Amino acid sequence: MKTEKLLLGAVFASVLAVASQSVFAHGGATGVVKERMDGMGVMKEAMKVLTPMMRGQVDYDTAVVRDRSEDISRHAGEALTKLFPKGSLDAPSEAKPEIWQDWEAFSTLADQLRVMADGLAEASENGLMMAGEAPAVGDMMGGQGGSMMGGSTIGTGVGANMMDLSQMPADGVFTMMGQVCSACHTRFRVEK
Ligand code: HEC
Ligand SMILES: [Cu+2]
Repeated sequence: MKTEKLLLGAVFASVLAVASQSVFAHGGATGVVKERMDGMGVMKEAMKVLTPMMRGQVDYDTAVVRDRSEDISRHAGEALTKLFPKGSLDAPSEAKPEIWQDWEAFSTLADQLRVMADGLAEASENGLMMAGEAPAVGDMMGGQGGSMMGGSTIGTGVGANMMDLSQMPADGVFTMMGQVCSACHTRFRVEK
């Protein structure tokens, strides 16, 4: 049928359009620059899914929160820093040379992001702090109710006042995680 052919053509054209769009979005990045842009893109996608959930604009889903946090974790820490070999600033990279002048700070932020993402995966079952009702019954596996804030242990732990992220409301951990993204971009990415 003629209409089917037309339809197929339209689908094919839009597939091409999407493909060329994403090439264009990276301005022809190649190699390690493209690799890290892709990794950042995965994290951006995760944030796009998580943000409305953390604001209570869409239904909270523990499994989605856990999966997307794991996506971020997989692209953080050493997985992130290894995609920034010294001096890799080929166009159209927006990375700043300061990365290698202050590698310590850069890699600390990358590690912090991983800690936050892992923490969010663990905190996914806690739901939102401001939720009008408790997390869905199915999310409270084994009926482990009780306080979300882990009592008075915050800030009193041995060592460097480590917060127990797994005991915090998910949106609290999410906010802190987002701050790590911003902190690193402010310092180490060229502003457009
Ligand atoms: C340790 C530092 C660091 C952290 C943490 C970090 N980023 Fe980035 N990000 C960068 C740098 C540097 C660039 C620029 C890379 C380039 O253009 O070569 C970048 C670029 C990006 C881009 C643009 C990618 C493109 O296609 O040009 C997005 C989107 C992004 N980051 C999202 C995120 C999100 C979301 C998070 C947190 C979940 C995050 N980033 C955490 C350093 C970081
Ligand atoms: Cu890009």
